[in-house]
Amino acid sequence: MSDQDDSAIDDSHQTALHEAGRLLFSKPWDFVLGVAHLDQLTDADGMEIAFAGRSNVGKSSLINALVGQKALARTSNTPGRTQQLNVFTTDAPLTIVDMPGYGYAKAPLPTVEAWNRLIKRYLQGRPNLARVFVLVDSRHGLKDNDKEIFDLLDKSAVSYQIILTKTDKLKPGQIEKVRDNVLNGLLKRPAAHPEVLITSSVEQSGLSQVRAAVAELLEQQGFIRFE
Ligand SMILES: Nc1nc2c(ncn2[C@@H]2O[C@H](COP(=O)(O)OP(=O)(O)O)[C@@H](O)[C@H]2O)c(=O)[nH]1
Ligand SMILES: [Mg+2]
Repeated sequence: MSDQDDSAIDDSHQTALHEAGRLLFSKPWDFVLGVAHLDQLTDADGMEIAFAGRSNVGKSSLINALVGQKALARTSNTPGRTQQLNVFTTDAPLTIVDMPGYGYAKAPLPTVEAWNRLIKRYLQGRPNLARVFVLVDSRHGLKDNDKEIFDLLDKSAVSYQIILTKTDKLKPGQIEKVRDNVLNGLLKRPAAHPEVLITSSVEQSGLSQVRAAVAELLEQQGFIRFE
């Protein structure tokens, strides 16, 4: 087969993934429950993905932008308010979990400890968890508590991928620098997916790439197939 044929197949596969991702996220998504204790969480039907990140990183905004629903995940200007795992489903073999934000400076120690316990147990006990998307504010880059969650994910052998948020706040040229810095920080991390996604919920950019990444995971897990 010629190189040209190969790249035509790659292109049509990419197009199929983007279309599958678009359809998946345009379904009516519902909030099912919020749990503060893991035993309240039932086993996921199909595949599960989770979104994690420091509080105020833009997690709720991104989830809302991905599904095109303004208030699915509550956005809030008050950091540290979401202290539970919030679970979203639709009529597809995919569950989305919004993890509680970390690194809120004013959070009391018992809250931080409860968070750590919940997250550790969640990450170690979810066989259907295909990937954790860790959101990083493109203006701030990687922080120590991002690295702590990477350590935990590496130790738990849970695949994770970085999504840069709020890139509308950066000047042209800065985004690539931040992305390369982040990629450098991931080099020796076995569970890190070596591709960084670049998004802005305000500009609605990069959303299609995130949706396609999720569709690709569903394909890898055998939940969707392309002819
Ligand atoms: N400029 C900009 N601001 C954003 C973006 N996404 C979220 N924000 C703002 O960042 C703040 C925190 O967002 P939120 O989604 O609640 O963050 P969460 O705590 O991670 O869920 C809010 O004031 C949002 O309006 C973005 O893409 N661009
Ligand atoms: Mg939130």
